[in-house]
Amino acid sequence: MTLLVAISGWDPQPWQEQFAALLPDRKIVTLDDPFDRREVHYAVCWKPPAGSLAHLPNLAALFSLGAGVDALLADPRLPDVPLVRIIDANLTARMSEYVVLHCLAHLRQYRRYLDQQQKGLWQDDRSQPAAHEISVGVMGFGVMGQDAARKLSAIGFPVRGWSRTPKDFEDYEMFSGPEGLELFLARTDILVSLLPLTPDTAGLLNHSLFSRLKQGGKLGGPVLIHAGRGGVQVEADILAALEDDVLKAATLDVFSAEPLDPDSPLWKHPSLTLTPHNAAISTPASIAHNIAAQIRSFEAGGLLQGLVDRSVGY
Ligand code: NDP
Ligand code: OXD
Repeated sequence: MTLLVAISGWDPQPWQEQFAALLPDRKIVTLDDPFDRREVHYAVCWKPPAGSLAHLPNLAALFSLGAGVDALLADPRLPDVPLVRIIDANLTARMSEYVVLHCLAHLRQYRRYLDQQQKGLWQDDRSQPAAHEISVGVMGFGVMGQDAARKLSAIGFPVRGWSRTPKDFEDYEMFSGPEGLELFLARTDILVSLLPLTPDTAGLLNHSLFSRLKQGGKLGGPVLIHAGRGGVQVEADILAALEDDVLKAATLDVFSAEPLDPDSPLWKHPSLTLTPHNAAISTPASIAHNIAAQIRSFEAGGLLQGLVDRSVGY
């Protein structure tokens, strides 16, 4: 029985080593190794080349090494077997660190004081609002959105959430679907997007949406923090919204084309903070462990956790 490590853009070797240690009774191969396609029962994937997973006649399940499966679902030759996305405590905790860090950086005007330090300027206009005065709206209230919400709430931010299907939480005001979007936006000072890229979310973070965010809040304008997927945002609209004061500032971890073009105007914009798609990184140690346990449980008749619903794209 073979497990295929089908990865591009990351080094497959640490993954191959981890799976070999955790599943010593299987053959673990990468796309570069010679292997018998009929022997492959499982594939673990991150952006595999299109078509590379076709013709695996005995494939039982596919595991994504990331939480987002948009790149996999874009392959028209993806085999029609159960597709499992990763749900991992470490990955989730790393995303919450990122969200909390950047909400606090905007709240406490981190870039302004860094700039003042570089200029040797001692200047304080007493304009620091407190967390309880700034409402954070989390778009995408799934595994990561809910964990980030808990941690933001603990700091004192009032948190609101927006999801596709209706949800009820005692601690957060919740909104769902297109019908819930207007009120959600109108009550949001800091918009955090942790949405997956699907046909419904592509291009959603655009100028029209930004213009419906709460105006006149204590940050001096709405702020965007986006760590979902680049295809959800319209980058020209982010720049335009910053230029005409529809947005005050933004933090972006994901981009429509990655790596970001060295000539992109996003790099040098003074109101933008950019990171290289590393808000939460999949590490072989914890994720391979998680997938190996799922394979063992599946083979013992258990249910797979984190099954993707292909009809909605996540
Ligand atoms: P989940 O599937 O647990 O959550 C997705 C959330 O988005 C759900 O609340 C879902 O609603 C909501 N959603 C989906 N479509 C819509 C829609 N059309 N309208 C409103 N809400 C919608 O995913 P995770 O929280 O685990 O991960 C979220 C995303 O984060 C991943 O898909 C990936 O793209 C990104 N990511 C980025 C990383 C990075 O380093 N930048 C690292 C890891 C993940 P509902 O609850 O109703 O289903
Ligand atoms: C993911 C990612 O989807 O790292 O897990 O972007």
